[in-house]
Amino acid sequence: MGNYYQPEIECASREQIRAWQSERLVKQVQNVWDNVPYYRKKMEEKGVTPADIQSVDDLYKLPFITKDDLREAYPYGLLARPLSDCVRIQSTSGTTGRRVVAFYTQHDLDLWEDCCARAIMAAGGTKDDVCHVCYGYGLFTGGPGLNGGSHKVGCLTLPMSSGNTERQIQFMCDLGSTILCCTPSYAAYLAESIWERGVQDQIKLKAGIFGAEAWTEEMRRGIEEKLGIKAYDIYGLTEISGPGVSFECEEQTGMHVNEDHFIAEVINPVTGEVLPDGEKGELVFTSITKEAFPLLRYRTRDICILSRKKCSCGRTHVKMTKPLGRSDDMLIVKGVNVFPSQIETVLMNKGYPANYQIVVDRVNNSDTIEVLVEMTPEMFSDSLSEVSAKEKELVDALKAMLGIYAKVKLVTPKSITRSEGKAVRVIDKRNLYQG
Ligand code: DLL
Repeated sequence: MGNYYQPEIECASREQIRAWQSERLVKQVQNVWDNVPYYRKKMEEKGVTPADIQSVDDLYKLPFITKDDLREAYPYGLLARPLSDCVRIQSTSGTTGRRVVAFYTQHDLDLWEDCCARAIMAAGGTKDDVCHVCYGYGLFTGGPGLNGGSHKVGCLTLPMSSGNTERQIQFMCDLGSTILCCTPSYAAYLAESIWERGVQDQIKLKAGIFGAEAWTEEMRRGIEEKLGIKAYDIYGLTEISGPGVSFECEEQTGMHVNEDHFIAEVINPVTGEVLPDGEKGELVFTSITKEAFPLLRYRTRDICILSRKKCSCGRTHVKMTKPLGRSDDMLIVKGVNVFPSQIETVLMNKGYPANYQIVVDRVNNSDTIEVLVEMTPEMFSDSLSEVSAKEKELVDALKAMLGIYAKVKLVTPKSITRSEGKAVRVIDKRNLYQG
């Protein structure tokens, strides 16, 4: 247990951070060159040797690593340590294609949990808190990561895992949970269920640490109001360690990347060119302190903007916006780029709950998009003509946001299946027709 707010690291000068990064990067490059033949081959193909990497300024010279590389090298091809030095495997939550597995030495688990502990402290956590973790436990990194971080801070940790909403609420009331860790969609569902049961006055939560999926500011405000908490975003991915790669501070204007462990870059996803701070592009991470599974210039597919503007919390580590979409699950409908988050913003602005599903299809060689939206319980008693007027209103608002027509269907409350982990927002039936 300890104080994982580390101002000497988290508030270090930019020069100091760059010095740490350069020193660690040089070592890491030599390490993968010596120990990972897959990497050495990739570097040789690009005509780069460890001698070419003298500081972070040389990072751009290294080849990118993508999910395809991870699949090709599956399962052991990117290991930089003997398997006997590894103590844990975790895996991505992806449901399609070959899963990605990541390996950890004890040192890697420690640094990952330290990062999660920093996130909990940034959300106001102390050893006096009761930290209720209902991210899934198991191969998914959400549960184990926040659980480890919570232990390090010294919170009383409730390893609830996902599911069984009744029991979640019961324990929350009985044991006085003060920090809630789960996906934002599950937090919204829990909030809804707490109000339905009329037990909101028995809830002692003060903060929530929500991530693993996209969520909007509107959704944040809804959860904060219903639960009477401050809701903090947390970001991460299995390949780079798990939750805690970056996290929000009290300013709630983006997530500080733990730059002593991970170097963040934003690139043009088409050309691979590195973009300056403030420009939107694909987020790329290099892990400079990991032992077992150190990825260099890993393309996350998450679209973000980096900012080094001064933060009122005093932390100097670069901030990333929440992912504004993904370069690969961005939908292209009738040639137009559509991000589910744009649709969510429209729905939330019009007062709908964040329970919706986007169905994309192809009819007569033309793309169609339909948004199923749950009515609020109050709307349920509306007449048919009132419902169609509301649907029309949403169609217009979506047209203004997306620039294309999207059919809207209001469905009965609770008819869209709730997720206990990451929400399934998009059903793209066009994939079924591809050979
Ligand atoms: O989702 C790790 C995690 C667990 C993060 C718990 C936060 C909290 P993966 O299953 O490997 O790992 O999925 C990683 O999820 O590339 C993003 O596209 C998305 N993602 C993660 N955090 C956020 C977030 C975990 N705060 C992928 N906002 C990433 C939006 C997020 N998307």
